[in-house]
Amino acid sequence: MKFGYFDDINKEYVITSPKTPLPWINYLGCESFFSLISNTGGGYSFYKDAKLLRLTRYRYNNVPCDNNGRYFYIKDSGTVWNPGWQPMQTPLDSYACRHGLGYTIFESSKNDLAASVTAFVPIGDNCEINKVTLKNKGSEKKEISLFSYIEFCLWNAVDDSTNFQRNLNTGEVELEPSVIYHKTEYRERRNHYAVYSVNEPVAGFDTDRDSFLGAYRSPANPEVIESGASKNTVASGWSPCGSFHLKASLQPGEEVSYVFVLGYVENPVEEKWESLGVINKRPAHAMLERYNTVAKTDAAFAALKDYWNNLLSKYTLETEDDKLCRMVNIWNQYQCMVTFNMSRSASYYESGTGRGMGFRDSSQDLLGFVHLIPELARERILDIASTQFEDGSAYHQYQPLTKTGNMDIGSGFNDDPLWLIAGTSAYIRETGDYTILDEMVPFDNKEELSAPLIEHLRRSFHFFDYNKGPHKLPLIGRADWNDCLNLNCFSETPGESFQTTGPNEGPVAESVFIAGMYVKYGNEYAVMCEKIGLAEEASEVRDKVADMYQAVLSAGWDGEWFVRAYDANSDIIGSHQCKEGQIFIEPQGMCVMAGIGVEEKLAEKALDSVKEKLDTKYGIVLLQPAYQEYHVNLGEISSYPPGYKENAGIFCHNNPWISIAETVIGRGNRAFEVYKKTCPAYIEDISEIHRAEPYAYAQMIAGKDAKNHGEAKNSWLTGTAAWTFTNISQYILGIRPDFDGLIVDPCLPDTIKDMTIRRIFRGAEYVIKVENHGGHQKGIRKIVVDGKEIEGNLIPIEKGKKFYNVIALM
Ligand code: BGC
Ligand code: IFM
Repeated sequence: MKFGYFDDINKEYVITSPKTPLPWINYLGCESFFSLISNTGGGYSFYKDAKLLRLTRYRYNNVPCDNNGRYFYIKDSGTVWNPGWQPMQTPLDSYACRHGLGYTIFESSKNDLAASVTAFVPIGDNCEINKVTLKNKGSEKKEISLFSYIEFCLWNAVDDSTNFQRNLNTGEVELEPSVIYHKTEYRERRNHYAVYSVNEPVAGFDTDRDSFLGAYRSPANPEVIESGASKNTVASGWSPCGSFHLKASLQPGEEVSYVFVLGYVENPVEEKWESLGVINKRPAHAMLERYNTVAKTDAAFAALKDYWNNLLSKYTLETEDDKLCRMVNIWNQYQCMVTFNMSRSASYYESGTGRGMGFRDSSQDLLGFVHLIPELARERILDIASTQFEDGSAYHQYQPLTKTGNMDIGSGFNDDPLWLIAGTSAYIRETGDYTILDEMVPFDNKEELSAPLIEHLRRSFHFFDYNKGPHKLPLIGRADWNDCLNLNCFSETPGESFQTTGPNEGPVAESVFIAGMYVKYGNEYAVMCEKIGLAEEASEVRDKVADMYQAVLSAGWDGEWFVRAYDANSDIIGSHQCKEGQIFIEPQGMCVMAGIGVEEKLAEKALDSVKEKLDTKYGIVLLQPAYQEYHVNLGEISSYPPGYKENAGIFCHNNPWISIAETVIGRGNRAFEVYKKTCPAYIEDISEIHRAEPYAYAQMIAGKDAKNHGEAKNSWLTGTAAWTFTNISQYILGIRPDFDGLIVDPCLPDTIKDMTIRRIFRGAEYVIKVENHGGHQKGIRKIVVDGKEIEGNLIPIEKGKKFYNVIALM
């Protein structure tokens, strides 16, 4: 069953029923100001950091779900309704929610009145704009009241939801005609405030939530809406809100538009008028003036569309399969931008108050983002590297606002160092910019400990000189990619096993997965060394990589597949010798991607085992058999019931590893089959089973051991976005940036007979036409560049050349 459809021309998903199985959301903003917006207008806004600078309040764990947002109430001769259906849930005559790239449009109607709300964050400003248009479609004159409503958050979202004894006293607002300033905290030496305005004179306003709603009421039935008149309240403590009342008389066929703006304003420090507690409104006025007419607002909206069209022109695919095209050309790249901006912080599954940026997560996000805006990827790499410690290990997370490492979580996830190499390598392969390796970057955010980035990569690699275990495999530390496989956490007391730091931590658990990473990214590091003239170091690195390769073959191979790990007692994990958890997905994907076992013909066996033991119709599960009981010595993994999350859920993030691995051994049909199973556009028709958005990847789909097999959770913020885009764009379609240029190396299903890819790469445009009329799966037999046949499949870069016309025959 579907709840909408893809509109590929407009690059939108159009939701046609507000009662989606779960809130289906979108993200507004791609620079510093962000909003989450659901298909009923729910969600919240923040500036840079969802925890520390949150503008509006959201209610988690609430019923009905998705509670609080930017709401508009339309009162038309006694009937009150919302264009997004929530919060009043008045049945609508028509409803559509168009989630587009950085914007969402609601188009609804009731009793011959049509309403549209266009919500977006303009490029270059820190605000969310809501343009509301009302049109009388009937034959009688209409007298309409429009009320808006938002509820302010008192900035720090954690404090806001816990420290009521204080916070119920601090709320302050200031007013001007049609403008509300929310200035809580300004008094205490902060220099930011929020502004909420509408571009027309108002009939009334409210800034005190409880007066607006009335006692024991909710946004579903506010007193002000019922009575039809604002109370003109000025909040003093309690919960400040923003509401405007506008009145319109509409003749048949007549329409009216209003522009509402919710903005974040930061005064230059020297300009803050702190002692008076008075805000400097100049920057707010300047911003509001930029959107005080419909024409200016429409121009800003058009500029946003241009911005996205330009970004998405960096990689476009033309081929017969619509679903594939819409994922490659629109939605997968869009999600890569969202994960780049949010890391794992703010979604409908991440509260925005917990995690900030992840060292591992943000490094991987770069893989799918770097082609879009390489300059931002460069900055991000340097930010990430500055949270690395001198020994090569790293803070696992950092706060986006301060960019300093999160001490509560600390370090000890031993895969982290190698992801820095992965991200940097992706950046250099995209741009050819080796100067990044000379950038001075602090260790541990301490300027005095600065060293060139190449030194950071060196420490990442050499971290494992001192952190190998009895099988010569990398120590796992607190966990590797799999956060929940905590093999050093053994504690006699059940329940304490979650304390993965401190005295419980043992030194001996080892990870075959990290060994695979070491081989893959060690090889990439060696190339980087070579390219900047460190040939000797490159060969030393390759020797170490070769040793690790051997260690995997001797201690990491189980006969039919790669072993997962050794625990703190050196007992094997992920082997046929185990009762449960005999085979894990991660090492199969990572080791084959690293090329381990390809020559030895083990890779094929490992991937066949994946197919035989881990595959389901909805994707590949993480392990089998699922852990039925809780095993204290394995950590968090078996705290999940069978089939969920890391305990045999379909972890979408590592499905593309298997698909890429299949391309390594040339099995295009299987690679594409794996790709399609978790790909949102291909499972749109089973939205009632999948339940999450059909235009974004979710982190997890319940595995075959779970009751609701096929049901997704944790949509949007997942490394799946970057890895699936890497998989489809670079391995299946096979247009892969390499150190010396673009490689053309498709590994296709035999059903794709023709495709054209346009790629902007290092300042030039490549139009690459691939012909596969023989229905092959891998292997380029001939490449012609601008009429000349070339040797091999790397398109040589010619300086100054702006356009390459490439024909490749499989
Ligand atoms: C959670 C895991 C999750 C991981 C993400 C852990 O604390 O319990 O389920 O996948 O964090 O980093
Ligand atoms: O690898 C992690 C990631 O860092 C956060 N989400 C879950 C993954 C697997 O545990």
